[in-house]
Amino acid sequence: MALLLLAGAAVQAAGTTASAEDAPATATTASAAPGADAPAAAPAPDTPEGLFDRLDRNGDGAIDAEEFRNAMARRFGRLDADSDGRLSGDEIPDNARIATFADADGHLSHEQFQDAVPQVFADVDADGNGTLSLDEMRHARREKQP
Ligand SMILES: [Ca+2]
Ligand SMILES: [Ca+2]
Repeated sequence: MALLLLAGAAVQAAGTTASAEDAPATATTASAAPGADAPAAAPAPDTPEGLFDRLDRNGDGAIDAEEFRNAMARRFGRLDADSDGRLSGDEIPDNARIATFADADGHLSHEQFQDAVPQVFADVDADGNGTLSLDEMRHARREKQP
């Protein structure tokens, strides 16, 4: 009986050891994560189709004003590399529609950005039906080509 208890204790000890070994393994997995946020490695294709899929959150085949606004808000956060609440010239992609809303210094404040979003939306919404279709996104992208 004493042997059985000892065996049980040994199993418990082994179990404890095993779970202690799990911790470093978890930490290793977590430490691998930073590599995933490398911008160059982002799989999202910079195409009208890829952009459309990302923006159409509810998958109804159209981008409504709210989906657009939310996407642009996320975009502002991504573009604002130094997080000073405004986009400087080198943070605004040359081909971005919002670039035309930057002030003379090439800066775009968060307020200017928010003001620009509905105008960009209306600009892309060629048929004025209040949502953006894939065709409208494609057309908007073509217009920006030199
Ligand atoms: Ca949608
Ligand atoms: Ca439309």
